[in-house]
Amino acid sequence: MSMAAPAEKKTMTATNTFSGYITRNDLAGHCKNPHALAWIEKCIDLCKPDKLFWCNGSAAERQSLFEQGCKDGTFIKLNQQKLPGCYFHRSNSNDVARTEHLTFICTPSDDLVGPTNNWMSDKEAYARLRGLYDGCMKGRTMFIVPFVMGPIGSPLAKVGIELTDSLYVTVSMSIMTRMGDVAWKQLGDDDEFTRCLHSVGDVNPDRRYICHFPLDNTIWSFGSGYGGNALLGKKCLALRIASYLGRQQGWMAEHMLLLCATSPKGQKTYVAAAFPSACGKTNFAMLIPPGKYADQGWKITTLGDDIAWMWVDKESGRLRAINPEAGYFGVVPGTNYTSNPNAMESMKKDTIYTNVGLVTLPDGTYDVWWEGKDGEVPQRCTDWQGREWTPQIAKETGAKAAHPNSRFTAPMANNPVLDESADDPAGVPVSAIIFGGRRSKGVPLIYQAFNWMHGVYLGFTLGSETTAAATGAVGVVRRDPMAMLPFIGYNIRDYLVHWSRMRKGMKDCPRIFHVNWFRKDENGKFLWPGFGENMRVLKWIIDRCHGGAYAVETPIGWMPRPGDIDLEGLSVTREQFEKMQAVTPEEMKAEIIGQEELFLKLAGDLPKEMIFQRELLIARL
Ligand code: SAT
Ligand code: MN
Repeated sequence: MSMAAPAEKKTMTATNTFSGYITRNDLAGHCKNPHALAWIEKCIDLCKPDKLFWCNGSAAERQSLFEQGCKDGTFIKLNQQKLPGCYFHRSNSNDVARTEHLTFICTPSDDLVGPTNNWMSDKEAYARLRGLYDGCMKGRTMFIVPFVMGPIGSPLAKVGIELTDSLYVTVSMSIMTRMGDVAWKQLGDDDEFTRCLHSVGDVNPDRRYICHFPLDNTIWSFGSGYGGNALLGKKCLALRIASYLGRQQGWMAEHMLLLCATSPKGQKTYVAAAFPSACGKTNFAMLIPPGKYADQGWKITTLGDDIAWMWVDKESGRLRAINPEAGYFGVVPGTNYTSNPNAMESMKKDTIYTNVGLVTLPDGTYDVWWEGKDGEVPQRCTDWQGREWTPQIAKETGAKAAHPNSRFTAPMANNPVLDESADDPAGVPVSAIIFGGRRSKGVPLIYQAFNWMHGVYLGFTLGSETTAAATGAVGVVRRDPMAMLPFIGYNIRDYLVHWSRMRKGMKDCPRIFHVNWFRKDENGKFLWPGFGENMRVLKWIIDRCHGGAYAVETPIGWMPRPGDIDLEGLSVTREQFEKMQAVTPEEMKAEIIGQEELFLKLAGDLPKEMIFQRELLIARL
């Protein structure tokens, strides 16, 4: 795929500026793309909505939808002096997170989806869901939501159309994607768009299905209104469907943040990083360089906090990336002016708060609160389930005001450190890829892979300890290849081969690193201060990319010596740093044995490169 030139092959269809309710008879007048029109008609016949709402993506439309949502109970308006343009939403209490066990890849044969996905035959899935969709929008409105993933005009940008009966989903899509008329322009007369059909149904977990049909570029989601299950542009399209398309078309869709580090001399280095959930991806994407670095003139700017689409630029032979999203869907609890000031700034206006605590102010208007917010703990509030919450109740019952997975939905334009290239169709050149997990023992703070293939192995064997945020045992290492385990939309074998093959087109490939901010000492205390201080590690990574930092060869990869990472101004001694970096033969052995389960799970679906890398590692030890 060649770069820069925006796709000019498309025929422009008429610009649509209409927003609002339309009749079935009006539909053809609005929808000029014959493929989209035919598909929308079919979905209307199936779902039988009472009304149709045509979205154009304007600010006025979003405002009118918020107002409508305040009337029908979808939203509660927050105090507009404190939080202009901000609204509160409470989901059904059975519908607060992605449901991986109800998420399916639907194809004719299960070999296409491999051992890491739930498979359903496409025929069966269509039949089962058709039964659920039949008449599901009677008495409801079907919102017609066209959207683009990626900067408009980018060769990688993809169009989707979501038909949904959820006003919350419609407004959220207008924040998270480039939604509205722009999508029709990007699509032209093409048939190439993702067909996204969504209904909240009766929000019954027994009738909840998140089905992907990669061969048909189609997503059918039923029974959930939650983010990753219902905002179909995000995990469903931009990761599962896109990873499949990327393999066909020679590019990659990855669960990665994207940031730019600008040196005091103005040199820009773009970094992509994959961390499993609860490892601080959003915090790292919005990192604030600590005192000394800020004084010297270092700047970190954000391109994305969750997803990166990457391709090899033919001319330069370099890997380039865009963030397909236009907003942040971030975890709220624990976010404050210490942990992530830029996220706090991002959610000050035009933001939806979902499932946080709701505080009634003396004048009768509302504010939001969550565990870990700056300032005073309120005397009382309404919790995410609408029940009374007080510090006393919390003490007695452990009840949380905000659900641990409560979220803010904010436009990326709100981010004070949004990178100037965030909207650039040409994307940015990636110099470093970082993999990282939460590991209390045995994994160093930082090391560099010997080469691309070794880096693929580090990504493949990525592991992270479970936290209280997820169900199940805490502190168990869960393997999460490339942090993509729930998001690879096809056979992981082919996914790993695709990673290897991507190297071929590159003249100069990104350096690959592994980080662990979470190593602990024998008393259970974190060894590394983390947050902004991660800048010191990032600086070494950047210097390595530009040939400017020293490293020693060790059995597991290239490592900085204590003097190679700037520790000045930290309470970390050189001796402690050495401890953070050291891996004993016993620890290495435990790690290799710990990877065994992954290898066994994928036995028969493993590319030989991964087996060789493992053998080489053992040989080096
Ligand atoms: O709901 S999302 O998938 O968008 C967020 C998450 O669970 O990681
Ligand atoms: Mn994510």
